[in-house]
Amino acid sequence: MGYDLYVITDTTVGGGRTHEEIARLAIEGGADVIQLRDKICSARDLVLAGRRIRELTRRTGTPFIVNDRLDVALACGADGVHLGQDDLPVASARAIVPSGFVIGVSVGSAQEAVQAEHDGADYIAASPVFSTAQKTDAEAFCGLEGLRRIRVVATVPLIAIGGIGINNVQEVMNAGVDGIAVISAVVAQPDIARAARQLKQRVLECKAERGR
Ligand code: TZP
Ligand code: MG
Repeated sequence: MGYDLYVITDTTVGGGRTHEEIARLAIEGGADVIQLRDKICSARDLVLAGRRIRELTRRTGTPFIVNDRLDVALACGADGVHLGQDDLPVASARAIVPSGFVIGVSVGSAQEAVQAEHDGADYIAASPVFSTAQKTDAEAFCGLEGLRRIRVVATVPLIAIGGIGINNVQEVMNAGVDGIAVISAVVAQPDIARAARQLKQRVLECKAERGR
């Protein structure tokens, strides 16, 4: 599973586009992973949106992750779930998911990264790297320094999330991450496919420059 460009379908900044539409355009632009994230809609609507994205991502072969809700992820046949520090504990999730099911975990420090891996995380997301309007419950951001500290201890794929876009992707990639996860830099843009394509290209260029 590649993590170069991980796009999160948040409809609050999507200019009226649905989760499915955002996912379709992001994949067209080269997104490697799609995450369904909706902090407002009901579990029922989340499952409906998830099933549509599942159909779409099955056709394109794109890994599909659901944010927060393991029940919804399982109900719509997603490939995995993404858990934060206040969500279901990773070890509890690992105990009840089928084999091969992907569990991603947000971490804000090296200590949380070590714990998440120990508990069974398949990938970790350093979160948030920069301050961002899309994550208002975060107490602090880890910055590039914190990201580098997490890089030192991480052995599973590490992605960076929070306030990342075309203007700062290089410094983030230079911290050694495997990829970036974004909302605004792709979803809030008028041309989602184009924004994803440009960002993905920069990620790949940065990887080539640093020698992967
Ligand atoms: N988790 C940590 S930061 C964040 C999430 C979901 C929001 C990322 O949004 P943006 O617009 O890419 O900063
Ligand atoms: Mg969460």
